[in-house]
Amino acid sequence: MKNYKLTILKIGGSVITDKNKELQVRMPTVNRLAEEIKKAEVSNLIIVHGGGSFGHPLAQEYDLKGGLKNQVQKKGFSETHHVMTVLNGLFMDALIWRNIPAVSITPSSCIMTENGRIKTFEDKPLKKMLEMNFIPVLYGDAVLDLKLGFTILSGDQLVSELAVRFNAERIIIGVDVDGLYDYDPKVNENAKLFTCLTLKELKNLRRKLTKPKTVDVTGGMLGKINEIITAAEKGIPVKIVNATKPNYIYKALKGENVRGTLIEGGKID
Ligand code: IP8
Repeated sequence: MKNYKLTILKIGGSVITDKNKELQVRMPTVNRLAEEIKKAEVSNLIIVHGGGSFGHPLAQEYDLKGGLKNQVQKKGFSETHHVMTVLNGLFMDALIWRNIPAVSITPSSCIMTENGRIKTFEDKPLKKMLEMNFIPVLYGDAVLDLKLGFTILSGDQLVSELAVRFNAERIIIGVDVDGLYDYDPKVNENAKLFTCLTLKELKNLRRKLTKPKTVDVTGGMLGKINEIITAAEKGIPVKIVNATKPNYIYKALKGENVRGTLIEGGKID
């Protein structure tokens, strides 16, 4: 098996939680994914997971993304961060009890944003963990913002940042559909899956997509594409696969052929 330099694996919140029911984790899926990660035996791996029905409903209720406007929101900040640590704990349980050397890193204690974009990142512990062959696990979080007071940092922005900062060889993103489509496959049954996209095609696709139907303060698939572009422009390929389907994440991690969308990294000419 090929030894990848560094892989960033994102597991979407819509995969590990039921987005229609607040604070509802899909534990059988979390356990299956942990099995697949274990079985794939990928060294040099960073995992990031999303917020799903843990982080997003509270972030929306307290209107956290746009920053601090009233004192009541501080309660929302604490609550949102807290439920994310709860979801992360459940994910960590599944990894650690399978003897995966995973260590949780809390984004809000090492990252600050400025107007919603990552500005400071105390990354030395993370680097050291990678050197020691630990698997750092991060997540979308409520974080402090130098201009806004606080905001919501999406797992997708984190993925791009980590991939570029640590010079990743590839990004794998697990979502609850088979990849990127020309239309939302949950609404339009004739939507066509793109199996391979250049950066230019990805940028064009962005114009067609609409905002998500479920509660998602960080923009759903559209938000994902915007973040992916940053990493793809640096030449890092991105594979999007359906993580709700057994063995898709396993195959993607192994570098095997699996249904999904491959976004080729590279500069636009
Ligand atoms: O689900 C957002 O992360 P995402 C996390 O990756 C929160 O967009 C706290 C809503």
